[in-house]
Amino acid sequence: MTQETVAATTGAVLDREETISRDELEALQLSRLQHTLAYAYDRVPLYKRKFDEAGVHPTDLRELSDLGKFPFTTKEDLRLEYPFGMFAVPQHEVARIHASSGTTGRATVVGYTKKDLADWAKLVARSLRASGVRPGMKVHNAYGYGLFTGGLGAHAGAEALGCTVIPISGGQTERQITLIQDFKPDAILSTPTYLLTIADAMIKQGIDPASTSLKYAVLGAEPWTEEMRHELEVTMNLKACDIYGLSEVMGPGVAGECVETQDGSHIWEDHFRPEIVDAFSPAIGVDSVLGDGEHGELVFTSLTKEALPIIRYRTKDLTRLLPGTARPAHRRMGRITGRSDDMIILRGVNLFPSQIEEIALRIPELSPHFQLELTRPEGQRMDRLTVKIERRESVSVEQSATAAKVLQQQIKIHVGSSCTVDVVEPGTLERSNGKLRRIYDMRPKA
Ligand code: DLL
Repeated sequence: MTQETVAATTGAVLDREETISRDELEALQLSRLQHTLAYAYDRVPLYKRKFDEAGVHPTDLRELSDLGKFPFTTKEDLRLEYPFGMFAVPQHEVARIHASSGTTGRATVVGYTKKDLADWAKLVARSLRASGVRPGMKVHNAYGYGLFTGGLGAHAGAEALGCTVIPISGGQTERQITLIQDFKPDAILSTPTYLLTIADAMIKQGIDPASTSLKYAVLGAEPWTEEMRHELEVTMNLKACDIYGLSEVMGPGVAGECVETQDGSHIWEDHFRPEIVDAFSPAIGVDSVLGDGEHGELVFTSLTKEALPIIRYRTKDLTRLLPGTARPAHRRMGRITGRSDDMIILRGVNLFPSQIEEIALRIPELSPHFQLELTRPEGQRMDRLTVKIERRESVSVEQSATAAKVLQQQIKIHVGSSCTVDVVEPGTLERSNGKLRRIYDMRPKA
């Protein structure tokens, strides 16, 4: 497909790299990968040590599949090198630092050179444009600003695209609604659950969420389902697309979804080489890499990053690679079913919150507001799952009790787990301010 034909279908002028052939893209990946491996080996002691221990050298990468011989990098590696041990450039060349919240240990720190920031902005701009946002549009950015990559990452991308950015950040929902009413933005950037919070709060104020100026939503930072897309698109009368990313690899904009197909995010493969590996195997070796279409854990190698080159980073995100569609050379990722560390194992059955979301949202009496509670009653060895879910405002308590039974049966049929469903009053469960916590693990700690 030429640049002109793609531009004709979407009315947008694309980056040259979005329209190149797969062969050209793979040639670019190979040369960038060879450079990145040598660069990381020479500049980051952790990579030199790991490569040496695994008996591999950057010159061993002659073709793309040779990447499978190189060792993985994990979040634990980044934690051990806290704060700046993974940086490949001297501190004065680092233009910005971001970090994860570090709720479960030390924060993970990432850095960017000026060029890294420019590349990041370009890729977020590319993702937003793919999702329908155009230069000149007003963009309401409700991703959190600060050490989290969402706010500033999305902000720079929207500016680079030529939009008017409204940097509201997350939270203060009443104020968000006032600004949406007054500034009349064309697009909103937020997590899917926070957009739900905004829509809900509008309804409470007597505002029809479908009546706002918003035409596009670019949503990410947490797993969400096709059912949630439908819910948000209908309630808010807009087109909702996915944006994916993670701080260790860059931030938002590693992959973005095209509005004309809405069939999963295209990974921007001119900057990142994805692989899928067995999520529960620590093995390295070309054999442990799974083929396109197979489900496993997503692994990324950066191809252009200067401050923090990342080699075979284990994201813990579970998905699969699919062929490119609207951007034929760039593979897509399937929806993320969950993170391997967010998987609930309930009496031998694996379960993810997104499976419950998918099932619950198909039951019209039930709302998308739910949480999962894991308990282990005194003296028992069996864990118990309780799905707490709000009924829809328009539905009676009796109707919702029937719906609860349906949900329980559907979970048993489709997931294989027995659970208790507890339908609660509308507005009683905690609302999202950004990334929503779905799982409440109340089991006694071992
Ligand atoms: O959440 C970056 C981001 C910000 C992406 C804004 C999109 C929009 P982290 O805080 O490092 O970075 O969290 C990364 O969030 O490994 C996934 O588990 C999850 N995640 C991010 N985007 C998606 C998505 C940002 N579109 C972690 N679908 C990742 C599902 C997502 N999960």
